[in-house]
Amino acid sequence: MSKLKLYGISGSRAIRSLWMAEELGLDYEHVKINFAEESKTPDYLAVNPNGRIPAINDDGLILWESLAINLYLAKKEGGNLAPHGLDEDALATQWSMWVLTECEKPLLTILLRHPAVAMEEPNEALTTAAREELDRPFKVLDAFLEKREFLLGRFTVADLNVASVLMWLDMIEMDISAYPNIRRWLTTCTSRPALATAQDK
Ligand SMILES: N[C@@H](CCC(=O)N[C@@H](CS)C(=O)NCC(=O)O)C(=O)O
Repeated sequence: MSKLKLYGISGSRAIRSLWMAEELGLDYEHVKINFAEESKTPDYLAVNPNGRIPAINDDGLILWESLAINLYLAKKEGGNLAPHGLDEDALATQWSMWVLTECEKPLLTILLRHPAVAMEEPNEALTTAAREELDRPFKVLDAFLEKREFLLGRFTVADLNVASVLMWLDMIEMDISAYPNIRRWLTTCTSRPALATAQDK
């Protein structure tokens, strides 16, 4: 049995899976490749032919897609982070797909143009449209969290996956005071010590 390998630097979407690995207290090898040339070498393309980070190799099981990795690791380890039963499993999958399809693209549109990242030219029209696009999913999540502390009642992979995408909100300094339940929940999730440990990796 070989040690879990987790590929990708923390200043990337790999933070999502590093956060999960730290929450679970896993013993893993962190292979710190970046998202530029290092993720385009033949050796790494044999791990993730998409040339993107993160990816894992868990004793021969190669997986890519950050949130799929997290669902796998949580379910493999079991315990309270994992979904309990089919209903929770379905809901964890639902929220993970929801955040990727409803929220990630507009958030990325803003993030890439934010002065802190500046990977794309500023474009006010595009970023305003992206902010407006986020209103619909944010209203859904805010209403869902109105009477709940966490998505499945306790902190699970569902929260980690959604928060690991929405934590870009803090990088882009977006005012989310119109969604107070998201603000409260996101602060609770991102204050977890395991995230701070992952960010230091
Ligand atoms: N949907 C993928 C996206 C991974 C992704 O695009 N990662 C970026 C770094 S944040 C990357 O590797 N980019 C390299 C490239 O696009 O060539 C996931 O969530 O794992």
